[in-house]
Parts: sequence; C-alpha cells; structure tokens
Amino acid sequence: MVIYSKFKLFINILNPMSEQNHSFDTRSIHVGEKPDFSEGSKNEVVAPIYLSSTYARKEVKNPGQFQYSRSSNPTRFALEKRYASLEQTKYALGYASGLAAEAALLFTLIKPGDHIVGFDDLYGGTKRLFNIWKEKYNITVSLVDATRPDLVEEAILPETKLVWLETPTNPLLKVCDIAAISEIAHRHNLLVIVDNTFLSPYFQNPTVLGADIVVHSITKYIAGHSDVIGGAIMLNDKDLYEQLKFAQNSLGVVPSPFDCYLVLRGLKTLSLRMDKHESNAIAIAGYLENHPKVARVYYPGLPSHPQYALNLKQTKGFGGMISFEIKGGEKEAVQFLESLELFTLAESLGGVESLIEHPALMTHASITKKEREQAGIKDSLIRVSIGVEDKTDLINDLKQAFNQI
Ligand code: P1T
Repeated sequence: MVIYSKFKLFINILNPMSEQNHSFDTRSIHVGEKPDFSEGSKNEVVAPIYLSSTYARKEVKNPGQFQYSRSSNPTRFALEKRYASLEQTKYALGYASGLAAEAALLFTLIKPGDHIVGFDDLYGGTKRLFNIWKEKYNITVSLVDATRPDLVEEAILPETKLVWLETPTNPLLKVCDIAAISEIAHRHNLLVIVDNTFLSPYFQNPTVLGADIVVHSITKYIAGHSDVIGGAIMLNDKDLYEQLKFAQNSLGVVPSPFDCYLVLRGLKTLSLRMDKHESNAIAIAGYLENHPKVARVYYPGLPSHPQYALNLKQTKGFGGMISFEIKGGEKEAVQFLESLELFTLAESLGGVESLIEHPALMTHASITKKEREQAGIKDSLIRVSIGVEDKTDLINDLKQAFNQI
C-alpha cells in the first residue's frame, strides 16, 4: 500500500496533468470537485451537499469511508482536500469558525505550565482565547513585537511550546519574517503557527516559508461573501494531523455541510477577488496617505510601510486590509464612521462588500485597554476591509465622510 502510494506520488510529479501541478486558479476551482465516472452517480460537476448525519454499513466490522458526519463528511472531505491543495500542505481540517480551529490547536498542543510566544498585535479574539487558557490551565504567554525576530528569540523559555504569528496582523498590518522566525523556533524545537487570514493562500503560503501549521478564519477572504463562519488548519506533519483530527471529532467543532458547500463555491473566485481587493486597496491607501485629515496609514503595499520590502519578498501581494489613524480621537473617528454611506460599519473582513470598523470599540474590545495601548491600538484607529466595488465610488464615499468632520 505504502509502496503503491509512493509510486502514485512519483507518477503525479511526472504527470503535468496531476492536480498539484496546476496553477492556483485552476486548483481553486477543481480540487475536491472532480467528476468521477468510475462510480456512476458521482459524476456531478459541483460537489453535492451531503446532509446525512450518519452512514449505513453493510457489515458490522466494515465501517467504510464515512460513518458519522462529525468525524467525516463527503462535502467537508472535498473542501479539506482543496484547502490542503491551496495552502500547498499535505493535510487540512475544516472547523466551525476560526476561533474553533484556534481552540482545537490549544487543546491539542498545550498543557498546563506551557509557554507561548505570540505577536503583540494578534486578533483580539485570539488574545482572549490565550487569556482563558492562562486563567484555566496555568499557561503563560509572552506577546512581543515579532517584526524583530531577535525579540522572539529573547522571549523563548525552557517551557515554551510554540510561536504564534499573524502576518499581516489585525489590525495594525505589521509584517513579520516567517522564514527567519521559523528558523529560530526550530532551533529551539518549537512549532510555528501562522494565522494567514489577512492574505489568504493566494498571496501567502506560510508552510512553504518554513512554518509548521497554518490557521485561517475561513469567514473572511476564503469564503468571501460574508455569509459563512468557518475555520481551517493546514499542515504537513502526519502525526500532528492525526492528533488534530482526533480533537476535531472529540470536540465536535466541525463546519456544516452547507457551509462547506458555500466555501467550495466561494473559493472558485478567490484569485479574482483578491486581485480586485488589492488593486482597490492600493488606490485607497494612496488616497488616504495624502489626505490632510489622516495622521497615519497602515498598509503593507505602501512604500512607507516599515516592512514593505519584507512583504515584497515573502508574499505574492499586499491584500485588501488598510488601517488608518484619523486626526483627533474617538469623537472624530465615530463621526467619520457614522457618515459613510457605501462602506458598511461592521466587524469582519474579506467579503466582496467594503466593511469599516473601530477596533478599540469593536473587534478588539474583548481585550483590556492596557493590552490595546501596549499593542498601539489608538482610539483614533479605523480599520477598513476594501471590497471589490468600483474604487472611485469608494473614494467618493470616503471624501464625503471626511467633509463631515
Ligand atoms: O470569526 P472567526 O471565524 O472565529 O475567526 C477568528 C479570527 C481569527 N484570526 C483572525 C486574523 C481574525 O481576523 C479573526 C476574526 N476577525 C474578525 C471577526 C475581525 O473583524 O477582525
């Protein structure tokens, strides 16, 4: 069996028509949804939504591939195959939300007394999860400015288990060097987890750069239409995959078959959407940078961004997320946000429609003011998820809202 699969892999490498030899755009449409003529009824072009919660077996001792939908489901199976293909990993698992994936990682990898080194500008919900684990399971966490790999190394303790990164970060769009930090972490026998939500696998593949595990909030660019809550983990290590698969089933943190279908559908346009998100964001970041009522713009695609060169080196793009500080404080920020007509004032990001929010009062309200101040999240900070609408319409909306403050 092993010999056969190795042989098959070898044939795949030689075969230019093998799935993994296709480009990203092709894989995002076809992997997991290939019509199968050998099995008669499985020649659908679109993967069906398998709603059955359980699967019959002919013989008591022969369970077959699918038994119970919490442990495995054909629609989820198709999606997990595509996730792995797009992140260029061997394995992938789907979850009910990004935070469900993160909780499953902590559940699997962390035991009482362990220590985590994390980026100081992680998503607020990730920090809240760390705070829960700190209180309940007596772990410790050091959040450091990972734009400096030396600070990551300095924070490593004998009880450190893993390094948790996000790049670019939410909400300050800080970029860290995945390859350099992975090299440091591996020297200390630590795992590196990268939250790749902001760039999606279209622009960045952390395991190719040296990270061990990728985590995603699928809710964002991957699903892409603000109608799904989902999460994913992608990795290459078989043993870790088995442990995570065990936890996925034991905790029951799985996505519904309907959500899996929506994500399979959304993924087919990921590359088209990401290119448009990015070209709109480049235009809008430039507009904001020259606006007299804006104090500072955070966007990795601006040459003024402190890690612009690093981002160019390790990614294929800059993405569609921008943060900026408005001149004044909370009052001006709130007035501006409430004056917009086309941008929707809402948490979340990565959908086709442009969303805008106030991190201190919204997405990052779940962490303390002290933690926010330490991370540099000011009351004048506004975060924008640039959609795929017409960029002139978007800029005109920003213009009229600036005129009202
Ligand atoms: O919302 P959920 O699917 O559980 O994903 C959590 C999560 C994880 N990682 C990053 C980088 C995220 O941005 C998020 C969710 N973020 C928001 C809801 C937000 O508006 O920032």
